Amino acid sequence: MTQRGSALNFRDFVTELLATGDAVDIRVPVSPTLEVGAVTRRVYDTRDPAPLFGDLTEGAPGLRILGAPAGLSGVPGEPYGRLAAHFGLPRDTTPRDLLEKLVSAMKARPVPPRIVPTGPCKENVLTGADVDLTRFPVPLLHEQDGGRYFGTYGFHVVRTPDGRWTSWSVSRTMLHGRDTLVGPAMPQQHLGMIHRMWADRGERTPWAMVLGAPPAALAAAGMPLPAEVDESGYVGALTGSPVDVVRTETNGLYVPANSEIVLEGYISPDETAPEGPMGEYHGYAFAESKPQPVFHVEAVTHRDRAVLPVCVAGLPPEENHTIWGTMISATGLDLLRSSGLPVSFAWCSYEAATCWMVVAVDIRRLARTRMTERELADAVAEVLFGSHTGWLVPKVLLVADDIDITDIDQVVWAMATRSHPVTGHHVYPDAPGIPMVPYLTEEEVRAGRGGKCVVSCLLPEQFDGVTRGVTASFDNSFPEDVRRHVTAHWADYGFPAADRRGHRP
Ligand SMILES: Cc1cc2nc3c(=O)[nH]c(=O)nc-3n(C[C@H](O)[C@H](O)[C@H](O)COP(=O)(O)O)c2cc1C
Ligand SMILES: [Mn+2]
Repeated sequence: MTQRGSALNFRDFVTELLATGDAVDIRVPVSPTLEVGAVTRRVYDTRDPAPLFGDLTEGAPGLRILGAPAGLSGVPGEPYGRLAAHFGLPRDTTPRDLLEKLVSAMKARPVPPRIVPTGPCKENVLTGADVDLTRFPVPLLHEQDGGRYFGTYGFHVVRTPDGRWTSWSVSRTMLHGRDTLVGPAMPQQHLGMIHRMWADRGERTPWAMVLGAPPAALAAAGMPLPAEVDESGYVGALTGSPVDVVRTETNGLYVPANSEIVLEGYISPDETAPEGPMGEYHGYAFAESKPQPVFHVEAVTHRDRAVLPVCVAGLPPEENHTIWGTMISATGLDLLRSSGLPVSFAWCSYEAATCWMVVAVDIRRLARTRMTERELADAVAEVLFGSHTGWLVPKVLLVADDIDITDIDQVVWAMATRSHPVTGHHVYPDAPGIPMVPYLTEEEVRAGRGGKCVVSCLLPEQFDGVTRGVTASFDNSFPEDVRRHVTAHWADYGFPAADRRGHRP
């Protein structure tokens, strides 16, 4: 029996979004050449419902695209609703509750996937000469892109040669030929690590790519869990039930049975082709393409009327910020808390394009440690920058936990008023980091190090556990009875009832 619900079944996820008014069923013909990308990009900005393109002007009839699968939602009170639906959580879930749920599943015993004989992804099976990726409405997402992108919201499945570790990971793939894709497999990422193991033996890497995967599995595949951890077991722990998987047609890997589209084949041990450029998570598109590994597709299986999910990367908020950023926040929070440092929360502000993580410090616990600012910054840098998670994040902001770090307005205010321009910036030129960060010098990119810092937004007295100034605000500057009176009489004063700041998550 097919697993149901928005966390483990992409089709149910789409149906649920449509039912809650957080997706629109677009019936007019739309072109996958730039129009899908333009509509989706605008939806991120306007917080309109996710576009489900049902009539595409290219590709075989019946195939569909869902744009902005984890864009922020404009449904009142539910800005994170589309994200929460990935985990089967209520649409009004807050970032705090979501992160606590993600962290507790990291502590739980993994629940391995369950092998089932067949599933929806096998409704159509194409092998040999029938494999033709151009049958799909593969979109050209931005004018500057070097090609059409098939995989912007799908994950790779690879297994180590000894069979002990299966990795699910999100990484983009560009259409290269009728049955080939090309895309990055960075050596620090698990896809690249496992690909190297096979290539070192002179063998092809058995590979599959899953699109329209169970949303919780996609999110876990975009999460920097440590090496040798199977993302599938984490999804089982997170959702409370094992993920149903089926054997591929050709290469002995297992893929979620509830997937819209599965591509299977191998990664060539040495063949590369130019890939990119593409608009990227930091918000820029650069002009160059780069040689990247070639993925050969030997079989395609898909659901009837398959839906290809699409992320149109660029300025926040898109899925690199809402999904990747949130999953990085969860692993970062767990690392910092587990290290014993006085950390109460961690959050990659979506607005910062996954280039910074804000860390909330419990100043009373901080005072008990007797740490100096330098010692705290060094300790945070050591815990984070040496980790798989911290490799991804170049900047860390330390903020006292009177600040709600999920509110960017409060973070900006803290940074401006509390960070000392001379002594507050602690730099780590030797720390390894993702080379895609736009401000890195060519030398830093080559070395794979540098451009990393911890910025302290902690006031001097906060190291003694106190804050001298009282925040002058509605919440802090008036007695409770006055606040209650003013709130209760709001409409009587002639103000509209709705909270005008309600538009901002
Ligand atoms: C929408 C989206 C797109 C992503 N694109 C890429 C990409 O193209 N290359 C990459 O290395 N990581 C990309 N990531 C981030 C990785 O999925 C993430 O770092 C993950 O931890 C990698 O898996 P691993 O930890 O098993 O290596 C993307 C994440 C998301 C959510
Ligand atoms: Mn992994």
